[in-house]
Amino acid sequence: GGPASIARFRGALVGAVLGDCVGGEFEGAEEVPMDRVLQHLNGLQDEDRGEGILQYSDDTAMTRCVVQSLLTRAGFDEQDMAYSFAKEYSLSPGRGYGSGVIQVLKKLRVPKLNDVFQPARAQFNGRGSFGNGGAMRAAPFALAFRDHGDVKRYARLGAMLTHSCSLGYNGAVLQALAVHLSLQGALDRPHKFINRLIMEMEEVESEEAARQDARLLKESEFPFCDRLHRVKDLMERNQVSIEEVISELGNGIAALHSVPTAIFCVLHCLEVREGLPENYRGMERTMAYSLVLGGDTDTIACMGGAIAGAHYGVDAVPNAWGRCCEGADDADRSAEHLHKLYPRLPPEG
Ligand code: F2R
Ligand code: MG
Ligand code: MG
Repeated sequence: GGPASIARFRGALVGAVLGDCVGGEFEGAEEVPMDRVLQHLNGLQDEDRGEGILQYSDDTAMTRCVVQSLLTRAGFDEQDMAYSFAKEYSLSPGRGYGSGVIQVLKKLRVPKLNDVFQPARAQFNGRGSFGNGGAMRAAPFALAFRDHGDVKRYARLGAMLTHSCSLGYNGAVLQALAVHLSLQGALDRPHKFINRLIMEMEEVESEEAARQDARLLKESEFPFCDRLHRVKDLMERNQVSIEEVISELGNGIAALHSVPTAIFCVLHCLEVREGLPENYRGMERTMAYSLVLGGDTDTIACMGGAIAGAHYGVDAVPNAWGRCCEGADDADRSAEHLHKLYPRLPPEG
């Protein structure tokens, strides 16, 4: 489909659920051999799989809250979104949430809390979380706002409900921007795509809070820009090993060690790659490659799945894979609702 087509919207949300569900199998694994990944993915084609459907985790649970809040409030409403996260957690606490964020979700359960950003600010002795929990649920912001300034603004605020460290919420900004650009067809020119992300993040990371957090955590001055430059260097190489990707970009639970990695997965898998099945198309390659990196596989595949889905569109998701994933149908319907809302918002200016 063309820029911001319904197929791209559906691809973004279904791709995110798919990544979360298929990636859950390997979350936390240090080494994931490709044959195990392929066995897992090929098993999804099996008509009479004994294992039933793959359950979604916190990544999708929180993304669903973001979508529902944006739709019912017709925009960003921090009180509503915060309460929705808290309610979802209290109804279904066993979805594999991060151990820190649970404290925030319990505090947010109080209806009409005066300052819904306060519990997040109290995390980790006032330093705030730098986990990827804000980024993993950021895709819907790109589907709800057309203007890239709004995408950045609301992805940041949505993440700050649980992640007050700039290395957490700026990961959400980067992820939402990547989905936004992909929706517009920007992945047709991969180098332009990565340069645009670097340019945007230079502005984002110039803020004083970001500079201060980077200093405090002994990161480079512009941590996300630095990682995106590494993505660019890796893109220019003919051969890149899994070990090099992990050592350059990371595969961990911190937003800094997973959002640029997810972006690299998508970029790397735009082309046929040695070691990935020849019959796999871009979407399937992105999924397989995200899993073989190990570490935070559900979240890296979820974020990569959203960016890739916005590029390839929903038709690139194998039907059998979608059928195996809890919440894929709901994501598809939600994407249609968000798409209906999208043209009514002011155009990019
Ligand atoms: N939590 C997991 N996976 C492991 C546990 C699953 C469990 N085995 C199960 O089966 O139930 N996955 C999910 O968590 C990630 C998103 O986490 P989020 O929302 O960012 O949580 P949190 O707690 O804020 O941060 C995660 C951890 O990062 C470290 N951390 C963050 N900020 C820190 C700081 N300022 N100082 C020190 N450490 C900090 C802590 O270890 C946090 O617990 C996704 O992967 C999702 O899938
Ligand atoms: Mg998870
Ligand atoms: Mg995870």
